[in-house]
Amino acid sequence: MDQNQLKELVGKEAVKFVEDGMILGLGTGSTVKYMVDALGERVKNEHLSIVGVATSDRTAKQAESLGIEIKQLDEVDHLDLTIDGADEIDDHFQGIKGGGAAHLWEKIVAINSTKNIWIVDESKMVHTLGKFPLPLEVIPFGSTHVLEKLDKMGFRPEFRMNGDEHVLTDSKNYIIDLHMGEIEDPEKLANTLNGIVGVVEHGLFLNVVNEVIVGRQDGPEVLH
Ligand code: ABF
Repeated sequence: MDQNQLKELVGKEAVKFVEDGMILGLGTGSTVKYMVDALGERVKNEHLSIVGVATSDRTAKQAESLGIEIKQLDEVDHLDLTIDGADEIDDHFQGIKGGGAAHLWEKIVAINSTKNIWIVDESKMVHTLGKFPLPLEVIPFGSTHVLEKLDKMGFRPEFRMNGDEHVLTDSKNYIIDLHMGEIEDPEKLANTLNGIVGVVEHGLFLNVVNEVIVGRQDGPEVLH
């Protein structure tokens, strides 16, 4: 199976964890896209009563087009389960997310969820985080000065651009990616980044996920 087939495999597997009546956090990314398609099929065929809280405008649009009821996070009092993708997951179930420029809403939804499941193809599993550039969501005002500070700290920052334009998040903020190579102490780095004025949120997801469904050539592997 190629990477897209592995993504589809885990997207479909994750939907088996959905129960009628659940309030679900719906992640963002190409793997989650397969999950939302499969969820839409179940909702339609089994007449499931599901409410979805989306982590991006694009996920909301996809879900609604499939007949999944979407509510805002502030309209629900809890989330039973959130299913999302990830860019890297290490041996300790720590993750990097944000390749899809949605990690702020993803993290807010994740920390308000009773359970979090990540769905990934096997290429996302690593021993040490950092090969994937670490995304930061930053406020546009003063962001060049934030970039300079990060550069002086040795984090090799780059604005995420689309041609000459800044990539904008759904909150209309910028993304700066840190090319760390390897992150020896994710907790220490997270604390450092949390202290930089102008950084809204980083893409280190630490002690968040409960289960990971990994797409392997011999089938989906559920890791607890
Ligand atoms: C999302 O899942 C993002 O945080 C992350 O970038 C993405 C993984 O992307 P994909 O599933 O397209 O590989 O949660």
